[in-house]
Amino acid sequence: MFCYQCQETAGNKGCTVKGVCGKTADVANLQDMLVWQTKGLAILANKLRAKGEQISKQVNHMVSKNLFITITNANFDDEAIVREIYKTMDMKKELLSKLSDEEKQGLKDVVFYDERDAAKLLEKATKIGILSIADENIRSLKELITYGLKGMAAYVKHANNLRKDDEEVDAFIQDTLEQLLDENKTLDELVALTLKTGEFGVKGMALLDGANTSAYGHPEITKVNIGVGKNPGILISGHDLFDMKMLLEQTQGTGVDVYTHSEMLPANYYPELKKYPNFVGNYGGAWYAQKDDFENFNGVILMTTNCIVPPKDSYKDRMYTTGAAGYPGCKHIEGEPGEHKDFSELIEHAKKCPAPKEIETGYIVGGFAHNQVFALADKVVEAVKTGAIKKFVVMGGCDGRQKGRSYYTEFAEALPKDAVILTAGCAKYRYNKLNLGDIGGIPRVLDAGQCNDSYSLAVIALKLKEVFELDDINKLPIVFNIAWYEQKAVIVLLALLYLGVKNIHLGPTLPGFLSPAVANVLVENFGIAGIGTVEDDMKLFFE
Ligand code: FSO
Ligand code: SF4
Repeated sequence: MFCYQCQETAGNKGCTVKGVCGKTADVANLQDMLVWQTKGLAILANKLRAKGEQISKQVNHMVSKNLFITITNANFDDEAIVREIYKTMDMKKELLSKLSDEEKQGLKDVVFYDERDAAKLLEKATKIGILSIADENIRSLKELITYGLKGMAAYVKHANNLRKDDEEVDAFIQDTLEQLLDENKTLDELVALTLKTGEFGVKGMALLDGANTSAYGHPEITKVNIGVGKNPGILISGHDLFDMKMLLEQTQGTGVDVYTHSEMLPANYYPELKKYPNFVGNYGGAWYAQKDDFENFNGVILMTTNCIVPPKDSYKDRMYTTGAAGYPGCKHIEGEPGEHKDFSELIEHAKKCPAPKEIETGYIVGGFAHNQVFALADKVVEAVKTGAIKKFVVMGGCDGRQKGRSYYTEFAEALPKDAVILTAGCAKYRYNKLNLGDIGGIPRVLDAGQCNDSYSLAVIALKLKEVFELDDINKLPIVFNIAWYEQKAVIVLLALLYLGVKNIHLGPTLPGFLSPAVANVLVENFGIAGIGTVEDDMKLFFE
């Protein structure tokens, strides 16, 4: 195996024996195979599109789901991944049958590859992975684009679950997957494709924003309880609001409460979700804290997406997965995009569990997505004009296990009192319980929501640019100090680059998949930089 797609990759170079995330070599290789087969499917879909044929939603959804499955910490289940590979091979056959023999001429091997023997499949999987691209700079850019596509696909899939599709985005993903197989691509072409990926990242996030808000209303300022009730509960994690809604509906009147964990926290901000009386609040911290949080929770856990940490035996039998998520030995709740899912087994299971152990009390405040911030726009603009707010600091992105991430807590604490943090994603768990206060009623931590709600932060920045009549987003009093972990953060980064944001600081380490030359391109053209010490960075940003 070779995998360097996330921030915790071994030695910041690559996992080669087993993933730091817990992924086995077989799972890593099968994920490479799934991506490769998805490229084969994409080639066929592109060919049919070019002939003017409509590509079915089933194909588009399969491409997104396959990519999503390969995101860090989403799916550790080798058998489930093999099933998806076979489904993809079946789908390729179906599309191939629509082409004449002449049209099949010259198509790449990946289109025809079909192997149902598991051992042979695994053997082949070791040959088509990342290291099969010899040139380290080409490999670096192709992987940067691949990770952007994976992040985009995850967001698109959530939108698909809410019955929202954007054929243009699906076509882009599939066309780009095919381009990634092109051995003649130059570095310049790949840099251009990277920015194009960012452009479609914005579209993908906008699609999900529209899907979430049209289904559940606009996030609004909300005080989220972080204590516990007396009933047994289900703890739901991940990003899928459609799963959340179904779970809330099905738990009504059952005596089972619902709590969010990690990236599901922003579900508390949506009017159509927070209205349920048994939706108690949020339990625990960021994804990597799940070993303690899930044990303490006592009840049933539902993982709707990443980030899964290999579960302890003490709660493994209470952990369920659904959608793109999977873990061997954990029950998987089936359901195609937009389909009703039956959570009755979880509810019955939860009824037999003790209530959650109280690990903290109080509340956290969030719900500052674009609509809510626009409602406060006069106040915010006034605060900027009077100098009460001198700077916005975008500290969105991810949290993670690395010790060095304490930097973000210390950085938030050290910020001048006239600075406001804009955030989205699970990075906020490093400072969202610090009580950083407010500026004239505007909280100093404005949480827009999940990592995909970074879209909101971009919309807010563009609005401020308009209000202050600036010709360049970089003239705003905003600095970007972003933390990353997995591939959704990659598409957020590419989206910001596409929007013209310069001088983004990225930590706790720069991606291991950036070759020195590619890192240099990002430094020279976009001013991308790493992080320093809190003291040095305070001087850099505020003096
Ligand atoms: Fe991932 Fe980052 Fe959204 Fe977190 S991008 S790690 S769980 O912020 O959230 O999926
Ligand atoms: Fe390693 Fe990250 Fe890949 Fe897991 S996802 S194998 S930790 S690089």
